[in-house]
Amino acid sequence: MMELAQKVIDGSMYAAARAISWIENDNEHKEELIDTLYPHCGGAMVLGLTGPPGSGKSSLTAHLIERERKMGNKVAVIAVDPSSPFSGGAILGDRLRMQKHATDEGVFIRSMASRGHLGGVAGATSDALKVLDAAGFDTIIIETIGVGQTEIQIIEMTDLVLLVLVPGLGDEIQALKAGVMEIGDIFVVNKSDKDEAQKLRAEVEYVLGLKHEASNAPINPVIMTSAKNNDGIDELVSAYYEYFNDMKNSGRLAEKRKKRIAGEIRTIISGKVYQDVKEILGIKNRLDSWVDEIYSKKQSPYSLINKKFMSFKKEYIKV
Ligand SMILES: Nc1nc2c(ncn2[C@@H]2O[C@H](COP(=O)(O)OP(=O)(O)OP(=O)(O)O)[C@@H](O)[C@H]2O)c(=O)[nH]1
Ligand SMILES: [Mg+2]
Repeated sequence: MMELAQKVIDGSMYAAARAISWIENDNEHKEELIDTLYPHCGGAMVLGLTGPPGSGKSSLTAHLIERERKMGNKVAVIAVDPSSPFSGGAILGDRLRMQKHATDEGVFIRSMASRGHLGGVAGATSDALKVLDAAGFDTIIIETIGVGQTEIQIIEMTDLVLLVLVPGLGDEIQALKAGVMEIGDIFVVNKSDKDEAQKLRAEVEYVLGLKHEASNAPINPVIMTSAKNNDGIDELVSAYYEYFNDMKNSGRLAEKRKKRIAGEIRTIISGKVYQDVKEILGIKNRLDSWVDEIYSKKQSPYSLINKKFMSFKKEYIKV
C-alpha cells in the first residue's frame, strides 16, 4: 500500500489509475491509501463541467486540455456518465478528438460509471479526486450531466462549476429556473456558431442579473464558445482562472472546501453507520420479510423500523 501511495505521490499515471481502481473495488487498504495521500492534496484546481446531454462538454474538455497543456499544466479528466465518450459507449468523433491526448503523459482521462459502486459514486469520485490531486495534477475536470442527485453531489465537490448551455433545446430557461442556475459559477453558452446563441446569452444574462440583484453576490461571467470552431476557449480559460483566483483571495475557496469536508464527514459517517446497521440487523436476509409484514399491514413502517432500530442500538452499545 505504501509503495502504491509513494508512486502516486511521485506522479505515476499507472499508479494513479491503480489507486482509483482500488477505490472503485473497495479494496481493503483503500482508507489507508487515501489517508496517506491526503497530506499531499490541495494543490489542484477542481473544475466541474456540467450541462445537458450533447451540449458539448466533452468537446470543450478536449480544448481545455489543450490550453492547460500549453500552459504547462498536468490535466486529469473524470467523466461521470455512462454515455460519455470516455466510457466506451462513445460516439466515434469524440474518441478521435480525445485520442491525440491519449499518449500524453500530462493528461489522465478516466470514466466512472454513475451507478454500481459499493460505496456510492459520489464517495468514489471524491476519493479519486484526492488521488489525482496528490499525483500532482494541476487541473482536474469532472464532467457530469447535471441532473440526478448523485451528479449534483459530485458537482458540489468541485471548486468551481462551468455550466454549459446550448441554444435550441427549447426548455433552457425552464432549466435555469429549476435551480440549475444556483450550481453554476461560470456560464458557458456553447455552439455560439448557431443562430439562436445570442438570444440564449441575453436570456442567461437576464436571469443572472436578477440573481445578482437578489443576492448581491458577484455577477457570474457568461462566456460564448464554439467548441466546433475553437472560438471563445481562451476567454473561458481566462474567466475560470480569474474566478478561481478571486475565490482564493476572498476566502471563498477555503469556505467552499470546508463545506465539502463537512459533507464528506457526514457521508463517511452515515456510510459506516449504515454498514453496521445492515450487518447487525441482517437487513439483507430480513428485508423481504419486513416488506411482507408492512405490505400485509401486520406492521406499520415506522413502528417496525423503530423496533429494529432499538435492538440495533442495544447491540451497538455492546460493540
Ligand atoms: N455546432 C456545434 N456543434 C458542437 C459544438 N460543440 C460540440 N458540438 C457537437 O455536439 C455534439 C455533442 O458534443 P459532445 O462534446 O459529445 O457533448 P457532451 O455534452 O459531452 O455530450 P454527453 O457527454 O453525451 O452529455 C457533437 O456532435 C459535437 O460535435 C459547437 O460549438 N458547435
Ligand atoms: Mg460528454
